[in-house]
Amino acid sequence: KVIVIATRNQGKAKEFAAIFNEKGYQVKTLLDYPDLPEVEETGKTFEENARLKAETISAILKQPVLADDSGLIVDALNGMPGIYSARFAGQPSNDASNNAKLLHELTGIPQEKRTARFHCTLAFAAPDKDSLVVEDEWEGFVGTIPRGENGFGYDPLFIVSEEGKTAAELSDETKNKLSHRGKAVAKLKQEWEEWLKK
Ligand code: ITT
Repeated sequence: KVIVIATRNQGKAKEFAAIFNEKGYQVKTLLDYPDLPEVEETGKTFEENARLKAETISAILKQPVLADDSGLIVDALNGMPGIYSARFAGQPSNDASNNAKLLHELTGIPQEKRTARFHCTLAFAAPDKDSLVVEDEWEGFVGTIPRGENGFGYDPLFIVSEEGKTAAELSDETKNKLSHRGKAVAKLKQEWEEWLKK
């Protein structure tokens, strides 16, 4: 059993693989289909972008495709970087430049005002079906020094209140249990087999 995920982000891909392998699925990503076009994220919401990625690739491959649109919502920055999380530091940007920009934007802001949440919207698209869409969030706050080597993206700066650690200091297993993505996938699992049969 194979599940195609419309992502080129290896951090996401690794998390999806851990979650789905356990259920007996093999994960393929866009890195396994080098000839597919880049899908431009022109949507104004996580849902629009998740649908764009899943529905475009599903229509081309003529098979079910899952996509993830996610990001970090920071209260003190009026919700930024949000849907722009992957390109916060401009284009091109990478995890290091995005994290540096986030720290810079929050200079002088005290800890109690650094509240933030990761958001994840998953869209599952299949030929001739309305997409299945689920979402979830993960509350925390933005630290002042990057800590930890695991995960990807903003994980070294995202402090998980209940653990007193950054997301990059959690084991993969713990992160997948608590995270926006892990919880969204748990919701998806309750619904997708039924939905695929319809
Ligand atoms: P694809 O569109 O190819 O899937 P992307 O990285 O462009 O890859 P998004 O547009 O959804 O994906 O951007 C999500 C960004 O939000 C990602 O690049 C990270 O910077 C951040 N992000 C999302 N989930 C995260 C997580 O679990 N830990 C840390 N950062 C995360």
